[in-house]
Amino acid sequence: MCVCTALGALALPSTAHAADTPLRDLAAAKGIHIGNAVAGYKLSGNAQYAAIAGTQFTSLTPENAMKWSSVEPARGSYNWAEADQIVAFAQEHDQQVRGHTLVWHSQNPGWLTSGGFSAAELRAILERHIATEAGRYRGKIAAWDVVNEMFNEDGTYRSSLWYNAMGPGYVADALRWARQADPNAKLYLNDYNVEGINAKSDALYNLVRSLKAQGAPIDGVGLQAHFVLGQVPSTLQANIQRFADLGLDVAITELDVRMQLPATDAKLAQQAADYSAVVKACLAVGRCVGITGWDISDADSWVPDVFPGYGAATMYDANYRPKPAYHAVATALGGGGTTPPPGGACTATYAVANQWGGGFTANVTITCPPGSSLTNWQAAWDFGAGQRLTQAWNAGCRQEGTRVTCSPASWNGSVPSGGSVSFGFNGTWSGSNPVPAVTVS
Ligand code: 9MR
Repeated sequence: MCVCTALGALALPSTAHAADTPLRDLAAAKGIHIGNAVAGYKLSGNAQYAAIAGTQFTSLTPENAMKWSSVEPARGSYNWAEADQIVAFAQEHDQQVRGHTLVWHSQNPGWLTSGGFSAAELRAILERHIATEAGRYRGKIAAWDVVNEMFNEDGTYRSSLWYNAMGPGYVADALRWARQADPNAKLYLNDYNVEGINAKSDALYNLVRSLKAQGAPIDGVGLQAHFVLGQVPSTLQANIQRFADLGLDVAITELDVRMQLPATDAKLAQQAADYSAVVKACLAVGRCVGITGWDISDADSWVPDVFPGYGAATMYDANYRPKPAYHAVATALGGGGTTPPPGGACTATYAVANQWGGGFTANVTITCPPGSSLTNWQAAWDFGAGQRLTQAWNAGCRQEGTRVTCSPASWNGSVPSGGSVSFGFNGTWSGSNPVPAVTVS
């Protein structure tokens, strides 16, 4: 019987997962960048967001700030404030910037989409736009998503302002204009649903191969990687490899893994496995240069707005706590950390169940919240008042001086997510029998 209220019980967080190495250090050690999409107003208005953005990543992508509708909302009237802010933040934090995006069918300003321009006018407007934007940030952008999302799912060209006016040659033109404007930026084509080998990625593959053959300035391919839980394509690595074999860099540019809400422990574990699979696929191919997530936390993600009922797609929960996916990425990048969140670390409670003159019985219960688990747990504490442990059950315990350390029995070494394990012991005491603080790892 627990007499916790009478004699007290202490719960201390496990120390095993403290002070994980930031992803940026782990990624740097592996020779790749790790990035995220960011919004300027959050960098300045949300301290938790800014701290994560500044300390965990080596690369930032403006989520919306460099899109045409953001930078030139009225013709000839530019607003660079947010894009400048993000570039400055990245420089202050020793980070690179992926420019996103110069040419897209979406998020174009109204003056452009409903301006009734001729094909020749559109071509001139596009050339000027690329020269202006890529020129403004010349030397400050590591890589530009020059053209974004140019294909339909069946591999045909998407109908867009640009394709309809200029035909498929708009892609090569855009690349050339971008090279002129910023000769040192790596120039990418970027798309979604091209992560595995399929009709759409075949089209991208054929396009970049022919661009290279023509001598068009193409340096890399961006695989956005907006995944659905459990659906990372099995051909991801092979697909990265075939682009690399063309002499191109490959980047994962917008990684997230959405799930039907509510998030459960099992779904978060699957998500962690999905994130890990992406990191491993990238690390397996030398020319996979980095991985960028799309939005810092679940509170920032675009997913719930676009896919009602879905969300929880990022590495941090809505309170900016790292999720199992974060730890899986860290582990895949060679970090030592595993487990915790979303509920936090596993804890232990110590309770004196029975006490008599000179002797007592106590129980220790190790509990893991959903999202955390322990394998081969170890519990330890110090007896502060001369107590001596005499006999334990459901664990192997030994005492050296004041220090008691306990290991599992053969059958209870795992504390599952959302579960608990208990063991007990007898001891001796005299004078007082205070409850010690138990650490568990
Ligand atoms: O995350 C972006 C969201 O805030 C914008 O409203 C949206 C507008 O289309 O674009 C989102 O980012 C997209 C990116 O620019 C291109 N690939 C798909 C991304 C998610 O929609």
